[in-house]
Amino acid sequence: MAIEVLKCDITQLPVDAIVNAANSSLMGGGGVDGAIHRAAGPELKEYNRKLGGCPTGEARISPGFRLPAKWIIHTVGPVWHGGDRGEPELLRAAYRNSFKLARAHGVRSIAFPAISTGAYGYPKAAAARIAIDEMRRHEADFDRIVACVFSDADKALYERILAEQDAADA
Ligand code: AR6
Repeated sequence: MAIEVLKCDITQLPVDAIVNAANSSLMGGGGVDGAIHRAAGPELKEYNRKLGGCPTGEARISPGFRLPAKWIIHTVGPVWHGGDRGEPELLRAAYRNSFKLARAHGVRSIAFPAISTGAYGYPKAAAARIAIDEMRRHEADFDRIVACVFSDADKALYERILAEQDAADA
């Protein structure tokens, strides 16, 4: 299986689970989180209220409600403070805990946005390396892993890093 890089709105993807780059409240926000809450409908906020929040690096799951996706995995990436406050480990944990929850719910296809690289300010290339590395580590457990990007620049970045890793592995 190959990791797919798709430039699209993650809310439209017909996969078993999409991952949301949420904040610790799980009550919605801007960016991809706002788009997911709008597309899933108000039932999502009602449901998430009962989840009681999510610490940075962890993940929680909800139904997809009005989305094509069956599940939404809400994870909280780190806010970038310069890199010496555990940001790389926390970003890695966000991906890893999302994969773990996906497996526990029988998810075979999953799509991730570029967690932490918008409002939370994580440098894009460093974040993409961690994202792709974690996707590679979980490739064998899924039928489909989508890296859902939102700009041509991010698409080119992900494709470059995938190609670099392929070259390093060869
Ligand atoms: N589909 C796919 N990717 C998207 C979409 C979309 N519909 N919309 C935005 N992106 P961000 P963060 C990309 O800021 O940095 C929220 O307010 C976007 O271009 O959504 O983890 C939360 O509530 C960027 O590449 O998430 C938190 O408070 C990526 O998604 C905070 O922002 C992540 O950008 C989380 O910040």
